[in-house]
Amino acid sequence: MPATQHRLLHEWVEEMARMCEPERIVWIDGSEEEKESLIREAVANGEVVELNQRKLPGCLYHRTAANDVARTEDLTFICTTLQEDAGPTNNWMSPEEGYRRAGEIFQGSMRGRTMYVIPFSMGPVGSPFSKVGVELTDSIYVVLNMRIMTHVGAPVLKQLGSGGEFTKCLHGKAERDMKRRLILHFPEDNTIWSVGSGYGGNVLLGKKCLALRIASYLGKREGWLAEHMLIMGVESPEGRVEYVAAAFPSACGKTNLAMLVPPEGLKIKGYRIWTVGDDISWMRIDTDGRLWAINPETGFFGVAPGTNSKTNPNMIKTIKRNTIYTNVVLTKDNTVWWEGGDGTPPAEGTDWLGRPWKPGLKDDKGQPVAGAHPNSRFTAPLTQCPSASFRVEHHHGVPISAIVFGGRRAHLAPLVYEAFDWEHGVFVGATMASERTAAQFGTLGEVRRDPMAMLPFCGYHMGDYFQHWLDMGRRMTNPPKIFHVNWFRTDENGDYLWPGFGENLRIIEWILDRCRGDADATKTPIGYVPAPESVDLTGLSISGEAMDSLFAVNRSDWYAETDGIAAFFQQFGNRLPKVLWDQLELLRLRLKAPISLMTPGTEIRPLAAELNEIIQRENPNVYSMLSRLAKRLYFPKGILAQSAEAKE
Ligand code: GTP
Ligand code: SPV
Ligand code: MN
Repeated sequence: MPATQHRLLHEWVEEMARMCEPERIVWIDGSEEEKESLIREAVANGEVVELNQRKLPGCLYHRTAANDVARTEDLTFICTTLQEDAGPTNNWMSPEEGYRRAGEIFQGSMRGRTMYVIPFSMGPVGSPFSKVGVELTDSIYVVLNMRIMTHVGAPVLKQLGSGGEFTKCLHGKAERDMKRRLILHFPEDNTIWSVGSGYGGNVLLGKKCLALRIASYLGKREGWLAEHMLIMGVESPEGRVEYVAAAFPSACGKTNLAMLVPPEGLKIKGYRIWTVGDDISWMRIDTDGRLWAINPETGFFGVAPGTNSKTNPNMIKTIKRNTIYTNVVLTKDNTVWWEGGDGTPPAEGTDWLGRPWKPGLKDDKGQPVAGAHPNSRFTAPLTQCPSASFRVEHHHGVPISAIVFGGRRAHLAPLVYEAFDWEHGVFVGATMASERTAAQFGTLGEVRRDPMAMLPFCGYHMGDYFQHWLDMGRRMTNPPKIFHVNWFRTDENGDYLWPGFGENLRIIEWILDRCRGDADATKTPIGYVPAPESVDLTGLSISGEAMDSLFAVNRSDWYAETDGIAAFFQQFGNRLPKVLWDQLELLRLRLKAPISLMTPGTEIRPLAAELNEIIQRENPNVYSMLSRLAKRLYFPKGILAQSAEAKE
């Protein structure tokens, strides 16, 4: 028995054990000896393979089932008493139905096996910002991953004391049948039940389930933010360190940006990058009126394909030891490989499905067969990262100067733009869109709206979530500035216009310069873009034409985008803050300013824009009259009517 007097914890563990019927219950203490014995057992039962210990000391290999390689958003539910509290973007089930349906699958599912009890802390143990959870699981793979991703064991139980609050997390592998898989969140009970999966985001319950879905709900109640964001520090040669938090959807470059290495041309400036986190950020307002952030995790669960010494040298160093590799190629000498990795592919190996594999292999249709799954991943301790920030263990976190939103857009969105103010920034985040990646089931490449990169992770009504963002802004005297980036804009051949990766520091530099008032910008209808020459391109060979395309704001494409935004907003009904409808109308007005009615020729448009600004400034009444007239002419009737309706 563990050293805890927590009566409710004991009662809950017993109750779950009565349902799952494990043969044994083992409490995880977090010690090294315990880790060794768990690895021995998992190797013996085939759950993991020990990799070549000379080349990859402390590293393990694991495969998940073929139908279990990414988060399954269709099988993920928010179980609140009222359906409307989950909102239109979440799947909903009543708590009764959730407990009943998952309970039937859990029933007796651990017979003959061990149930592990993992006390864990998201955030430094004992910090007022941290949250404690206890995960019950029948998977050693989960235990070994949780040991890397969170603080586990004895110190957490001690922190919990005899009556501390904790999130009740139950995971069971069951049959790993998609028809009998459910990822359920009960925010009102501070409970998570996940059954029928063995894949990371579905089963490492501290991560997306607790640190985003449950935490976002708690954050709304308690006045803070839980976000799908990396946190990076940028140290300038004078020793000043400024922090950026950035939200990109899954597999869109958070990990890469969080630990980037300055490009050759910028090296002379002497920047250093410090990694605080690569996936999740918890942010609070402090007495200085600024936003402060902690990373609640202690490890990385990163995408393998594409990771190499050029794209992400720091990660390559991080994953040389004590790392768990999932769904990559296993080579003959027990090392690992993946598409877009370092070195030449192995002559032969075993693929993510456990089949013999060699480079150049084709399927029946003549298509190349990838050896690693596109969403194959590695789990590695953050402390092993050469750029790990010493602030990671500070309970207080780091002050955020800039918030950056971004997505994968082949067209439309410029390389970077800055929001006019906090409210406009919330609009920019709320209207983000991105092409679908392999991190979730679904059609690759399809553009979907993913507000703040939180679409799959917001644990409550997204309209209320937007309101919470607006409220947070009002409470700060010194809020971060908000930006939007897009590393993925392509030319007419479909090639990326921007080299990306380390070169992204040039854009981060402009962003931080803007925060200090040290860089120039040009005003466009969607926000400020860098003025010519204000981004340092030293040492980078990129044509002026490419730079123009990267910063182009095409008014008619953006106008078409506003229709998509209106349709998206519509679903939130009267829970969409009126401020966001106003922002949409303002954007439309900026895109088709009233005076342009009288200016058919493109060559006089800039003049028209200037005239608009002058009229707005000198005679607001005339301006609003012109605007009303323009609205009637320009706004598709249906949408205007809808937007007016939603405001009532
Ligand atoms: P999750 O862990 O799923 O939340 O995602 P993440 O945002 O941390 O994803 P990650 O950084 O692992 O993104 C991986 C993908 O983004 C790979 O396909 C990379 O090649 C690609 N990528 C990252 N940065 C850049 C960039 O600057 N330019 C381009 N073109 N691709 C990039
Ligand atoms: C993501 O999909 O955003 C991830 C990986 O970070 S997972 O933890 O599996 O959700
Ligand atoms: Mn993520």
